[in-house]
Amino acid sequence: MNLQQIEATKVILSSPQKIVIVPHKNPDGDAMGSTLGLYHYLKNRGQEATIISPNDYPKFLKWMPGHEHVVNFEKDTLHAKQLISEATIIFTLDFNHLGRIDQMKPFLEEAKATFIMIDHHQAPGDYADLMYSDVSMSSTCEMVYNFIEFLGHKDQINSDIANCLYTGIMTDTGSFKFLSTTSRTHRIAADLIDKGANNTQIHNKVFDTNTPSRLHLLGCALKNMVILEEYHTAYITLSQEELDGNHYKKGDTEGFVNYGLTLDGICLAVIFIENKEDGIVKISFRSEGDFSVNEFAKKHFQGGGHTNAAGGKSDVSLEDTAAYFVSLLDNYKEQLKA
Ligand SMILES: [Mn+2]
Repeated sequence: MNLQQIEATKVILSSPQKIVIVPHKNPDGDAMGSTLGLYHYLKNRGQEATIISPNDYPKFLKWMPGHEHVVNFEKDTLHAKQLISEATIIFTLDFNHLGRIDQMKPFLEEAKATFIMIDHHQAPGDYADLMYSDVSMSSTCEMVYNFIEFLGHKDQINSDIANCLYTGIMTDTGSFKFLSTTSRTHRIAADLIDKGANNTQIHNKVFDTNTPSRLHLLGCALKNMVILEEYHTAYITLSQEELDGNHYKKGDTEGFVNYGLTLDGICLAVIFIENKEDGIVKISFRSEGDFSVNEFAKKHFQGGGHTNAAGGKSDVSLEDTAAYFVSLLDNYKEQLKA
C-alpha cells in the first residue's frame, strides 16, 4: 500500500462506517484469521463491522475469537444481502477476483461501498478502490498486521487479534516452512505471541482435532497415491464413493495433498477429489522449488493461486482427469526436477 492509499484509508476510517468484511468461498485458516483479526481491530476502533462468509468453514477453525458472529451467506442470505447493500466499506480479504466468492459476486458488484482489498495472490482484479496487494507476503494475516501498523495502531493489537492473525500465518506458511516465510514473518509471529497469541494451543486446535473417519480417509488417500518417479510427481485420487464410505465432512481432506511432497525426490504433489454434486473434480497442487503450479493450474485446470500452492478443477471424470494430468507431464519434464 502506498502512502497515498494509507492516508486515504486513514481518512475513511476516521469517521463511523458500516463495514462488511468478506473472505473467499471455502475459507481456510488465513481467510478466517485475517477477516476475524481485522474485525476485532475495527470493532475496537468503534466501527460497525460484520464478516460475511460465502459459505461455511471447517470445524477446526470454529474456536477463533469472534467466529460466532460470522454471517454465513448461504444460510442467512437475506440478512447478508441487506448488510452488503447498506455497507459503506467492503473489505475483501485473501482473494482478488469476485469470482472467488461465487454466489455473492452479483451483490458485491451492485454494492455502493468503497472496496478495500488486502490479498497476496497473483494478478489482482481491478474492482477495489484501495488495494493492498503483495504476492511476496506469506499470508493475508501478515498483511493485516502490516495494515494495522500502517494505520499507526500496532499497539492496539490485543490477544483476540493476535490469536486470529497467528492462526492464518501458521496455516498459510505450512507451520512456517514454505518459501514465503521470511524473518519478518517470524518477527511478526513473535510479536503476536507477545501480544497474547497462544501458539501451542492454536497448533493443537488446528492440527490435533482429527476424527477417526478423517484418519481412515487419509489412509485411503495414501493408499491411492501414485508415484511417478520420472516426473518427480506424486498424485492422489479420492472418488465420491471413497469419501462417502469414510463419512467425509467438509475440511476432512485439508492438507492431504502435502503428503506427496514429504517423499524424497518429489517436487510436484497433486490431489484429485471427485465432487458428484457439483459435477466436477476438485484439484489441489503443491510444488517445491521453481515449478509454478499457479501457471500450470491456470493453463490446464481452470485455476491458479501461488507459485507453490494452487487449485483448479476439471469437468471430466476422475479417471479422465488423472489421465489427462499424467499426459501433460512430459512437456514439463525439464522443469520437474527435484
Ligand atoms: Mn492466504
